Amino acid sequence: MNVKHVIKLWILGFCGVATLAFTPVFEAAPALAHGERSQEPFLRMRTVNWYDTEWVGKSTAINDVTYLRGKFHLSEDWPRAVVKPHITFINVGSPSSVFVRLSSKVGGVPMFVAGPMEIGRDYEYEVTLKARLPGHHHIHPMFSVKEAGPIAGPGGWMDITGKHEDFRNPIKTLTGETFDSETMGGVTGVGWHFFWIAVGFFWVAWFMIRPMYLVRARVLAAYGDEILLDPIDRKMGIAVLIFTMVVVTGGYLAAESKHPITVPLQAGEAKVTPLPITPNPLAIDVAHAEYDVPGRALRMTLRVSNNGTEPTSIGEFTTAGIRFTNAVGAAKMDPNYPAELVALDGLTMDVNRPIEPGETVDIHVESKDVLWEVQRLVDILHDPDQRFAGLVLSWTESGERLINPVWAPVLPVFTRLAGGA
Ligand SMILES: [Cu+2]
Repeated sequence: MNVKHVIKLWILGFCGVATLAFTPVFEAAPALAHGERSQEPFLRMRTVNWYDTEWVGKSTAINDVTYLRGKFHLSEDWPRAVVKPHITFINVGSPSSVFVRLSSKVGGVPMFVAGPMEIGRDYEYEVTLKARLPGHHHIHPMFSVKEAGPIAGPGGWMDITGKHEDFRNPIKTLTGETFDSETMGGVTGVGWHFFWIAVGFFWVAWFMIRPMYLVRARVLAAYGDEILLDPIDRKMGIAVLIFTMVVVTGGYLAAESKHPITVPLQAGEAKVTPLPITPNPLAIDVAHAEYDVPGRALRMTLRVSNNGTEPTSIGEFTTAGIRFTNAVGAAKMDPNYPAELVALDGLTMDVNRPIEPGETVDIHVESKDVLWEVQRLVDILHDPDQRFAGLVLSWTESGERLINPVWAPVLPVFTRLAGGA
């Protein structure tokens, strides 16, 4: 008896320690980056081609509302290895919940549920954010695809000033009540967790000591399970079953009487419309593409036909949120775009004049910068599917922007070719 008593005390102590061990540990250190560069380059280059990303409000006070908005093109070169965007969602990649996402809209449609998007089309999104945790935060638009996971877009810094203690998120329900979503139901939620953890520990502990695992295993192996169950165990099992059902039913009825009017969680499908297809008089085909490993440059031979009426100049090549520009593109660059994602003068061409109407010309375009290495995009060369995709941006003489998606296999080159730029 005495030994059994000691074992019981030991078990109780063990349960106590285990409870402490499972207590959530709150991490207070701010995260500086969150591994966006480790996402495979084929995912970043060949799924979502982001453009016009805007981190509105570089600095926002606690409780104030700001926006993350932009556009994206779903690449025609969507990798075979990635699930097609049949169920998608626009989210925000941030170091913990520094903002509260009040809404995500794609083409003006609220995305409170996910929905399909079409490969080859462009979409416009806007995420409304309410500042919650002060600090200097790296914020990314994020495209989530069911069964493929989240695909991070370019990251920009957004500051939040003030004190977290001042944060309030009042919500008015359809029945006219107002509550703060920061604190609403918090005690009830945590309370239920601890209640069921305690019941679980009791259940495990009960069978742990009647008898202990090792003894039990040997008895089970030698004589089967019937001998291990004494009538008290059966009674305890029935008692716990009844107790659980009473608690669940009571909890449900209590919640139902407190909040009689509820709306079920929405589980339909958002129907979003892509941006209209605008006629693009410029046709661009990639005739050849290679990546110069020592030179850190992607070289493309583009066959460009201008079927329009205005001379048109290529100004930018963008992929994975990284932008390579020449003088034409640099002049159109949004000054708020994160400088660490821009290779100004990173785009060079052997034809540096506008392409005239009716003209078809082969242009050797080189996008060269250490960003290929820094952003780990060069890793495409280690893929069994060595391909790239991105957008070529050009401007007509009257200032209209034309966007051409491009994609092609990439040949790695380890030596500089004679005459290469
Ligand atoms: Cu980041």
